[in-house]
Amino acid sequence: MAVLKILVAPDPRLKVVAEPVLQVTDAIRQTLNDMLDTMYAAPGIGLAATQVGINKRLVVIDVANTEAGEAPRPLKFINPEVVACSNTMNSYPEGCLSVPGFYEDVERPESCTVRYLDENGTPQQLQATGLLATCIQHEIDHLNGVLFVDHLSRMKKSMIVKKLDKAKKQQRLSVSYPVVD
Ligand code: QAP
Ligand code: CO
Repeated sequence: MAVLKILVAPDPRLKVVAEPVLQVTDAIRQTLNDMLDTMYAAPGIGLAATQVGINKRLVVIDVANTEAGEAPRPLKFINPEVVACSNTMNSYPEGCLSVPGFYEDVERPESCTVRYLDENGTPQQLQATGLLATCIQHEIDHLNGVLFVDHLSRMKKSMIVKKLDKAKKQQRLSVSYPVVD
């Protein structure tokens, strides 16, 4: 069990294209479990290795609505790839653990087919639709150094990134001067 530190935009490490996993080892399985711990602790519904500063093509997702009594459904993806998608598009208000506090509509294919390796290194294929399809496309974007704000207008994107940058700088100032009274 390990909760990792999540990178917040703007951060150059969020723009790096992640490397494919060549061999599914115990270390990879451990990283996937740590990513799930990190995602559940946040809490979030999806997390890519890029967001925790790991330059590998790994994604975890759980879109189960546990507040509505659904059992958790953790999904682990190694080297995920969209191999087909619908022409029909869907708009969903996306958020991101690396863009905390901001939600904006993003349009993406409503359904997609994803090929990936499971944690045993076995090739798998998944047909996803609705929130799961949106989430997996969002997470694969991270592995390619793309954030949901990159899908917005330049004005909306720059406003969000500037606010996050300002908040980071203010946070750095406040940690240098702890309040003692
Ligand atoms: C990606 O995002 C996603 O701003 C996963 O303050 C989101 O888990 C795909 C979160 C929506 C499809 C639809 C965001 C938590 C979590 C925040 C997340 C925040 C706290 C985001
Ligand atoms: Co994200």
